[in-house]
Amino acid sequence: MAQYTLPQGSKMLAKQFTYGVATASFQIEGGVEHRLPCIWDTFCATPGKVADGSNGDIACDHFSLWQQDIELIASLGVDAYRLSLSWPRLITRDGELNQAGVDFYINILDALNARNIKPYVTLYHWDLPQHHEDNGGWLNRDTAYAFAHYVDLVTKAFGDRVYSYATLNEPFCSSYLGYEVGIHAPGKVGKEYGRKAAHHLLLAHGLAMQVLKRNAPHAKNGIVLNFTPCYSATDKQADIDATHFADDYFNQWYIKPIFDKCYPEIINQLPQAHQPDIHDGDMEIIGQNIDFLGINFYTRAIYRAHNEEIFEQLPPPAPLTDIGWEIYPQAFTNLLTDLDQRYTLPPIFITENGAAMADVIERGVVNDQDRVDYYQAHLNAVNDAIEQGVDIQGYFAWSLMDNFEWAEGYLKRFGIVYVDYQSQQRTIKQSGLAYRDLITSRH
Ligand code: IFM
Repeated sequence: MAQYTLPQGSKMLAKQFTYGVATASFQIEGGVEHRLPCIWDTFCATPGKVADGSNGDIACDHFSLWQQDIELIASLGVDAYRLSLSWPRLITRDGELNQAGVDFYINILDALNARNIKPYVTLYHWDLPQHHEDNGGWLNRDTAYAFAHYVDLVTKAFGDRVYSYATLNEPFCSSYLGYEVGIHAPGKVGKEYGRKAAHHLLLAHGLAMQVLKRNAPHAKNGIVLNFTPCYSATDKQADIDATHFADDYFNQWYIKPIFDKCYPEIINQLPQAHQPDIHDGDMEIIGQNIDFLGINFYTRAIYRAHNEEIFEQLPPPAPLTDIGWEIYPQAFTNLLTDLDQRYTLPPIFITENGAAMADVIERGVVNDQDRVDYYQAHLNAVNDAIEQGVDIQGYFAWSLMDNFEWAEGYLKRFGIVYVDYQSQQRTIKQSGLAYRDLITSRH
């Protein structure tokens, strides 16, 4: 029987440490006919964009099965459930509330609260309503204001049901993957787009924080950022410099505006046409106080200098997960201590961590020892950071269950619960049982 161990006396073994599981609307809900189209519907419908040609029309059919899914979550003994709201389910084409969508989430929030499971709600996890994309999406400053309007309506409708709001999940992915390299929706490609989209996303975060402070002053409000720490391939100065540039471009770009109210210095090295349109007052809006910082970590990346492109990422060395990401837990500890030194941070929550593995289900059992090992190593890495003084108050496994893994479709499984997409049957994997045992063993 797999189990996770942490050193005796670890803060992660205390009841005050929050454990949860995480999902996102487009990845699990389905129920496509009950909402507006979003950019991921369009992207999925474009041949060649998603590895298995699939889409989010049904996904895990959480839209129909949410009650049993909440029982499943409760059975894991978690303190918290991190879900995201589907903007296109909550808002009509005219920018008004869609009451059916509101009711869907209110039922979920009430069911969670009734079971003492704290709802950690992400307001935007990539499913931008298509009509906003038709007006330029995150390249259009107006989208930031449309987001704040949506946040205003839903937070008023939800009252005090939500324990914590995160404005955005991983603006790096929305901007860089979606608008610079085009491997995520809406699939735009161009170096002139990524930084502009990022700025409007960060502005949306800041505007939404103003709304949250007004409408949900008792909730813990913040943002979720992902980090892929950058390591130099050699100790040659050119490689080290290139790696710093990559780190500023991929990681610090999204956190520095929030805590230092400015972009990294490399902004001055970018051609004018690649720079964001920053209006007076934007950085003040972006850099408001937040109650918590959500950090998502999966892997690291290795770089060396490149003549034309400044930096070049090298193929990751083994061991790899099923999605091809290196397993390197030391980078997790280093990331957390490094961010803690660089910035004056509020409490940190690890809002995502986990692994895609090539699971097999045999006689109703998924013996995912590889994922158990990944979690064990990464829980230790978080514990090491805590021991070094970093204020980390919670940890969410990504993901509650296997789901639609974006450009990989249903081919990559991140769940601690296995989903049979034909029957929609859920089976807790060994990694999930071990997680439950860790959580319920606390005192
Ligand atoms: O599935 C995603 C999630 O939506 C955002 N963070 C990374 C996960 C794994 O790729």
